[in-house]
Amino acid sequence: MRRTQVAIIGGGPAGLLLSHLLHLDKIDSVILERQTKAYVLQRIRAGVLEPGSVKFLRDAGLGERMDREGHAHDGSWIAWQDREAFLINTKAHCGKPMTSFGQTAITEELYRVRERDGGRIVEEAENVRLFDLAGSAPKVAYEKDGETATIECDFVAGCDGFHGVSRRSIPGAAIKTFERAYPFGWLGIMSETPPVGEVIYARHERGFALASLRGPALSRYYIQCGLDTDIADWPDDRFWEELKRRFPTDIAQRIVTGPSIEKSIAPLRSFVAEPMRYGRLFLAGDAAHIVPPTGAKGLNLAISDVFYLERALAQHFRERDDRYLESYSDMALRRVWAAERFSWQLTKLLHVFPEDDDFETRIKLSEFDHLKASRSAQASVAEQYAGLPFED
Ligand code: RFL
Ligand code: PHB
Repeated sequence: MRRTQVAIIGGGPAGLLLSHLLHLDKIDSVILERQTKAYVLQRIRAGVLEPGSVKFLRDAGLGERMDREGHAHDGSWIAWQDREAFLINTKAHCGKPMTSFGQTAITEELYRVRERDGGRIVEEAENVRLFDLAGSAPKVAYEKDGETATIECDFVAGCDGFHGVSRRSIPGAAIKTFERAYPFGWLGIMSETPPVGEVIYARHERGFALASLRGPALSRYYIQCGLDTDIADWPDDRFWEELKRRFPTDIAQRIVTGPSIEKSIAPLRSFVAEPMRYGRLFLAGDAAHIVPPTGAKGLNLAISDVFYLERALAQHFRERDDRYLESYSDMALRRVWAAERFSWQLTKLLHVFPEDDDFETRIKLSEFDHLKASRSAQASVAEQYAGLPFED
């Protein structure tokens, strides 16, 4: 049987970042990841980082590529059918820009530094099971190449995303979940074409659309779609045509089309599990909470969870003090709920719901007009978009 201080389930951004930070604090960890590294790196997900996430990643020695390839921008635009778009200027209201930098690049960087520093990552770890979480010596078992292995540890970090095993290992009576499923998803494409250059959220009677980017020659676009959408029904030409219809003409004219290099559908969901701890198991990132991608909070929350959790584990091992471990769930959840509320509000405003009647549509238009005209309303959205500071 092997031993480590922290067994980390899941090698996505949360698990990899936690392992890297623990290493900087001389704390040993092992990551168990169900997929291969190649699989993890081909998933295309988040694209926008809050200023606090950027600073934290920089402080953790992960800033070089981000500062070279990331695209700082003043905020995001809100566009509306037959109206002129406006900018939610995070830089003006909060003093700091937002940064476009893909989750894929962050994950590549995390793999690079973990491999450079001799980090232990078990790929294709199957059938991970967690034992004795309520006691002082938890264990983690898994299968690899047909053999069963067990790891003894001091703590388990559940960083295995929404569908992972960690949250499901908590007895039902010890956890409460909150959930909202939305009656639509996002159909997204990546294309090697010059982007419009800004992040633009658009509402149209045909549905929501989003223009984003990963680099000067790499564009990312999304459109709201039904949950029964079949990708096979969406060849590139149809996607581009639908996308352009949903943006005001001046923006649509700036969209450069080309072949897609990736196309996928993600359903939208809000979900929170409380508390984010059971005995010696601590949940972080999507394992504990999901936000709809409107507002770009998911990865940023995974990063702030890891900040709180790593600080707590370091305090435990270095100072034999568990105060941060005791307050981890409450602290993390304050940020989580703020992001849940923001993402839910923005999702409601910008998407077309099947139940939206004329009254609801007018109310949404009025909200857009108010947001566009009111400096204080914009300041409030900017503050939430930029994200709460990490708590001391
Ligand atoms: P991940 O990335 O899901 O990683 C979890 C890892 O755990 C592994 N795993 C297991 N390993 C071992 N045993 C098991 N039983 C396991 N079960 C699962 C998985 O293979 C995986 O490698 O969770 P993590 O690390 O918490 O990271 C969270 C982020 O990935 C997520 O919040 C964001 O991608 C959300 N998100 C966005 N967030 C932002 O902050 N800004 C954005 O602009 C943004 N855009 C998005 C998004 C998510 C999207 N999708 C597809 C859901 C756009 C989209 C379309
Ligand atoms: C992205 O670039 O993938 C992206 C940007 C903003 C969002 C969600 C996703 O709200």
